[in-house]
Amino acid sequence: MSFNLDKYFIMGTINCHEKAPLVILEEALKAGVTMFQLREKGKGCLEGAAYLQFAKDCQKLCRQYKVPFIVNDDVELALALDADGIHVGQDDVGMVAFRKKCPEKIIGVSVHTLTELNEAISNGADYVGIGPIFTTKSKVDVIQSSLQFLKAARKEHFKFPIVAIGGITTKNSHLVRQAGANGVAVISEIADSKAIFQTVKHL
Ligand code: 3NM
Repeated sequence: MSFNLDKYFIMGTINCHEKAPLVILEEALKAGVTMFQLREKGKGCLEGAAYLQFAKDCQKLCRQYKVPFIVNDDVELALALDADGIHVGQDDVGMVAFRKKCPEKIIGVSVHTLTELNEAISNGADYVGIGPIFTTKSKVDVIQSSLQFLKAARKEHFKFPIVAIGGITTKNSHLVRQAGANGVAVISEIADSKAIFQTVKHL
């Protein structure tokens, strides 16, 4: 499936404080986000039937706006819903098996070193996520990354799709694009925004 990393919105219910999660998602889709990743993780997140229903609701909205619906780190759910793809970290298992089972689906992988980057590509990743580039409040236990590493990754792979993540705002998004990212992956800048349309436009 084709995809565009330009403005990649990531969200779970615990990231939403200003408005209801589905309201935030629809505003972001209306504003022009090009990808969506459901990341239902952390203390107080939905589980079981409520998680499944929320995932279905998100997927329905994404389909309506013709935006790929990606599931974070939950191969089972991605397969059950026939999601457009998955995003996995280095600790998450299943990417090679998933690729075999679903040759046409989108697979994203978080990488922190050139070795991990090369491995992700040879294992069949469609894009990689590099971060956190800046300080993030949305994820704990991160291995800090940098604009320098982003530049090095772009130098190593002139064309491979790379999305930058972590602390990205309308004020610094140009820096990661200049460093070679195809796009920006964002949680709080959109989820916490009081003017989602404007925020998405300026990312
Ligand atoms: N992954 P915000 S940073 C989900 O570095 C996630 O791999 C990261 O949220 C990584 O836009 C991050 O609010 C959180 O900083 C991004």
